[in-house]
Amino acid sequence: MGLRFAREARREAAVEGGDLALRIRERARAEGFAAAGFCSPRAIPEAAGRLGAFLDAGMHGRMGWLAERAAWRGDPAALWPAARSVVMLAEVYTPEEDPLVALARRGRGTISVYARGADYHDVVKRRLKRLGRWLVAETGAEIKVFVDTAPVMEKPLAQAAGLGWQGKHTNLVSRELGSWFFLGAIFTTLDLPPDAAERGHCGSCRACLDICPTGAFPAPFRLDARRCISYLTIEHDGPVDPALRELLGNRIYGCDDCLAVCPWNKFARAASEAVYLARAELAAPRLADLAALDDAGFREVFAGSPIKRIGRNRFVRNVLYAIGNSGDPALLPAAERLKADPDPVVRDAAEWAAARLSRPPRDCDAHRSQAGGPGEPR
Ligand code: B12
Ligand code: SF4
Ligand code: SF4
Repeated sequence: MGLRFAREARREAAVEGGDLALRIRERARAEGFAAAGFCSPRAIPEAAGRLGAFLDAGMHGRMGWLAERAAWRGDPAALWPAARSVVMLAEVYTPEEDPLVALARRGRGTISVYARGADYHDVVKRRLKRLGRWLVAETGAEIKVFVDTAPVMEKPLAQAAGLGWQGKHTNLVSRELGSWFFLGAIFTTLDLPPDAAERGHCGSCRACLDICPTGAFPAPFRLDARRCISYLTIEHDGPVDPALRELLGNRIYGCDDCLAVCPWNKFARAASEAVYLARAELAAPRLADLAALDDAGFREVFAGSPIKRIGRNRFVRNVLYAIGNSGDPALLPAAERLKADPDPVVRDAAEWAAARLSRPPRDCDAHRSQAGGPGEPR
């Protein structure tokens, strides 16, 4: 092929690629994704070293699965060598009201926004698969879809694909969407024109670092998961370090504080799916009701919710820590009853909660004025 034809073929391929890119974005929007961007599987060369530093420092705690397939996480090109491009997608789940308000209701549990409705793993995966099937039918390319659980570092890939930047709290933030969105990925054998990576727009802000109740950020952009309430209430089995229990407040599943304070949320859009909105019974559940759940009751309440994954015992453990932090003597019988639970971790949490609630009132008052105030609604 002569030089001119080679150049034209390249230009044509670029135009075709550009057209396909446009159609993928349109199709992704029609599916309900808020944004789509493209990058090469080789676009995050710094990720492996940063993941290595995080793991070497032990900051992943007991999430051994993060270390197990670290080589794939750090190098998306090694995960599937035939992949030529990655399509990163954002799925919005913005809450209807500020989640920080619920933290003051000490007789109720606070469940993090992402877990108050349907399980996003199922919803996003279904959407990714539909988009992927369309892509295969249109182009004959091969694809693989991922959301959350695969050894893929979704945040740096999403930044490389221009969807936003990793804020100082380490999650992706976007100038168009704020911080309330999930990520999903489609790896493909197609050559797609990469988008420009987004750069950081945190500036001198440090609101997310300062609000963290457990001081989980040793430095901006670095999270010590061992101190993060999301890790402690969802991923960590066994008893939580007593020094951290008080800091959990009434957070019984995950934590949203660092996301909720981000000023970029003034650009947040409404959730793409009504299924993400809080189920009435999970918006502000009463701790007394949750403490009464047995295995069958737990499975019934949390069917279709991501919370079902942690099982009744870990959940009730969290509820007991919140009861211990409530300062509400009316919750003492619930704690006392669970001192005889068959699960040793639940028993330990019940002992702790009962002991805290039985302390002289001055102690409890001091705690409550720090973390909500005695006059707060129950
Ligand atoms: C493990 C994990 C957790 C762990 C650890 C979190 C963490 N920050 O690592 C725990 C259980 C604590 C957790 C909590 C939450 N998670 Co999570 N989690 C993951 C998971 C499975 C892997 C993340 C990972 O690879 N961590 C390892 C570390 C090393 O990677 P990293 O966070 O990207 O670290 C980067 C920084 O340290 C940075 N860095 C280091 N030094 C420097 C220096 C500079 C200058 C810069 C710029 C960067 C930088 O480089 C590293 C590599 O990019 C992803 C899904 C996935 N497969 O990617 C979801 C994911 C990150 N989680 C998500 C969510 C929603 C949450 C929670 C909000 C849930 C909740 N409400 O409780 C919290 C948020 C807590 C927080 N502030 O991060 C979403 C985030 C969506 C988004 N918009 O970014 C994801 C992407 C799931 C999804 N598919 O939507 N999570
Ligand atoms: S999720 Fe909560 S505990 Fe974890 S880093 Fe953010 S503010 Fe801190
Ligand atoms: S709260 Fe401030 S520092 Fe944290 S991610 Fe948002 S803009 Fe960045």
